[in-house]
Amino acid sequence: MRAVLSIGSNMDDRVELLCTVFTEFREDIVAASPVYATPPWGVTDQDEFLNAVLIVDVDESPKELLRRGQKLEEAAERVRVRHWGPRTLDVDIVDIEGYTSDDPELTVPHPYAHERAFVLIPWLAADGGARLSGEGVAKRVAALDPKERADIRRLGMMEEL
Ligand code: PH2
Ligand code: MG
Ligand code: MG
Repeated sequence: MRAVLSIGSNMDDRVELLCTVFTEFREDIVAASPVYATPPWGVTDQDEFLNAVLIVDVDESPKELLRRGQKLEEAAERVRVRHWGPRTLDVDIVDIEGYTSDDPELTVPHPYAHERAFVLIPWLAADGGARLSGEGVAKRVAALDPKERADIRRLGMMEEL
């Protein structure tokens, strides 16, 4: 099963926390985006995030993959204080090839992916041919507000940081 993961952090050592995800999935990564500094989306009175997208090929089921991400969040001592608020580590399943689900625990594709520049821009960088619900991600990126696009800064590949 091929899945697209969006990872993010805006607390503590953000690079180190994102690195735990790269390490966990090192055998499974098909493509990885650079790491980007991104303004907080949704709840804007919080610190800047670092975000990246990983494309992985895994043997487990969608729910098992979800648990694997949640374990990393737990290891990062993630505390849920506020919806869309600050977090040490967030591992979200954005999309799974050939699979959709409206299960509230795991909705696929991710319900906000199509409007989040911090997901779309890294995803396109990892996979120039990426598609979300049948539409090219490149097209969605092109349709973003230019200001929103400009506010997303490429920092470099994970191994360079
Ligand atoms: N995650 C959120 C809410 N807002 N903003 C940015 N820039 N990056 C995120 O990863 C992010 C966010 C909820 O998961
Ligand atoms: Mg999230
Ligand atoms: Mg999440």
